[in-house]
Amino acid sequence: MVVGQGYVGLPLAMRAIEAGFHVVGIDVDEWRVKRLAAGESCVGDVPDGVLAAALGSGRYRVSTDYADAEGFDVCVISVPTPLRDGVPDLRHIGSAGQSIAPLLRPGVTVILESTTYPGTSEEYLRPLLEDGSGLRTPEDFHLGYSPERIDPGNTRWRLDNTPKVVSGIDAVSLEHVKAFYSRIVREVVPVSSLRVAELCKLLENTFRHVNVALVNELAIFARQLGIDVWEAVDAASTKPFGFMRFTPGPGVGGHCLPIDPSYLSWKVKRSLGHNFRFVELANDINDHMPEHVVHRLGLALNQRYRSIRGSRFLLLGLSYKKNAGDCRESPAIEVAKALCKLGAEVRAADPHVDDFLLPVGIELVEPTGEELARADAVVVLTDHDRFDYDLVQRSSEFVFDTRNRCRGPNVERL
Ligand code: SAJ
Repeated sequence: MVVGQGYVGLPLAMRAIEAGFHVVGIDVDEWRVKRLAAGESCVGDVPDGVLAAALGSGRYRVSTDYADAEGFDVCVISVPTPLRDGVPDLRHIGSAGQSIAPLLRPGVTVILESTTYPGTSEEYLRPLLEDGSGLRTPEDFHLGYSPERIDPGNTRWRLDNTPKVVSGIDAVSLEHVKAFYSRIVREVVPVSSLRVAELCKLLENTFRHVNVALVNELAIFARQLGIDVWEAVDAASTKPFGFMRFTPGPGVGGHCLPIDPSYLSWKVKRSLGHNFRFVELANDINDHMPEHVVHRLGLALNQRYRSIRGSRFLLLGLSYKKNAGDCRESPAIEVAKALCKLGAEVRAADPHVDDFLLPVGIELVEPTGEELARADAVVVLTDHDRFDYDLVQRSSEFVFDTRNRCRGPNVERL
């Protein structure tokens, strides 16, 4: 059983079927279940053909009813773990745990994959499973944690070839978790406890978030010093050891980086009473980048005897990262909203985003030469490879580029 058939659970279900397992995919979203049962994938990394093959094999079912998974041997929970008012929201894990508990049998294995703070598996999920079943772990059933490392759209690093960190509440549970994933991925990385595995995931993404904040703040200061930060990043990236390339941008979006570090800082605050200063500083810097972009646009337009109010903007890219259509927590959307609020006319082009996602007041257009020439300012926010950056530079009166894709006398960069 795989609980949650989203960008993590569906690829996992498909890999498990390829490995010979029978899988019941459980999801609370009836619309998603209907589409999946009809062979329509709702995850970019899972083509309809793979889903059709899974359905055709007779070894994949998708349902909203946990009872359809009765008799499972292994259950993986891959449900969202958002923040609610800055605080971890474990309700989806809680709901899954309460629904799974009555189906537990001696000898089964339950594995949590959702990103969460250290201690969740033992202190939150374990009691739910035990109280709802009358069974105990590790005595009766096995409990594990294995962080997901799915990077949507990444064709180089997929589920099957990305090393998988695995853990168990005890050595026997660990062996069962290892045995399961060893049939699904090329390399499993056992660690000594559930908490180490939970912390490992938060470290991966907090590291990334903090370093993005570093280059974002560096970009602000380098410009004031008259130094090209992009060239400095490129030069530093030639160091073959001890340096990892990060680039400035309009902020940090997605369902990982803006969220995961706050799970860590919340745990440190709640358990130790300390502020996790790196996380709080990184959040502050990255959260302010959209505002900084709008500030720079105001200055640039003032130099052209214009103001934001009444000016026509064409934003290139609305999703949170290039070549992806996901707009969750997208800084580009924050920039668009701020410009609308200041009285600008905002149009946007994004080949990966459908217009139903857009906030009110933003018109989705094609980035034609005419649209580019019409704008008082063209703003590169998400640098999809499908944009024609030469056309952008040639056709636009003024380009503000937050992703270092354009060159020319009419181009200003972050
Ligand atoms: N960003 C920058 N500069 C950078 C890197 C990222 O501004 O140098 C921004 C992006 O534009 C985006 C946000 O940060 O708005 C997040 O970008 P991301 O590349 O980290 O993309 P995510 O959120 O999809 O991160 C995922 C994570 N994968 C998982 O959690 C399983 C992360 O651990 C991966 O490192 C990352 O993909 C990846 O490597 O692509």
